[in-house]
Amino acid sequence: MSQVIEGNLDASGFKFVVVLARFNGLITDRLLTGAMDALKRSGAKRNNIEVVKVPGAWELPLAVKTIADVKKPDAIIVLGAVIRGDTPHFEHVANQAAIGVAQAGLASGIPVAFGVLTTNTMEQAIDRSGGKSGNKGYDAAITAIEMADLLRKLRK
Ligand code: INI
Repeated sequence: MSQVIEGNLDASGFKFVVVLARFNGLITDRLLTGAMDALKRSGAKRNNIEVVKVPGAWELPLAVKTIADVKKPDAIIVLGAVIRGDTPHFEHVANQAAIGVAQAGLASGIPVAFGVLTTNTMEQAIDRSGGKSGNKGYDAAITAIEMADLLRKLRK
């Protein structure tokens, strides 16, 4: 019989930091609502949740790196919304956010859940932040809880 190790969804024993990009705040506020809902429903204590805000998705990687180094939470939930415009700026911001957050997370050993939307339209972003396609902030927080528990088990 093989042993299966996986994380549970009990958040009560963990500290979380949510890092939120304010750009497209109509969307990122909805992602934050979803993430907080998931954390609270899963038993996270109010005092164990911190929210850190940065101007835009470009700024997320450095914030994640610094939070991981200084605050050392059990998991970090990254929220942002990059919505395509008429210029290549979108590509730079979306790529930097994805690659930089992944690098910062891996280097730290702390689970980082990626709840940054990259969409072609505002409508698609609304759909994914509490509209007909769910709430990616909620999903990212659930992933963060599971990974925090998994990492604790693997390190025992
Ligand atoms: N930041 C976002 O979070 N989403 C976007 O869609 C976006 N666009 O498209 O410009 C965006 N730009 C700002 C960027 O993240 C930085 O804050 C800015 O470049 C200053 O460093």
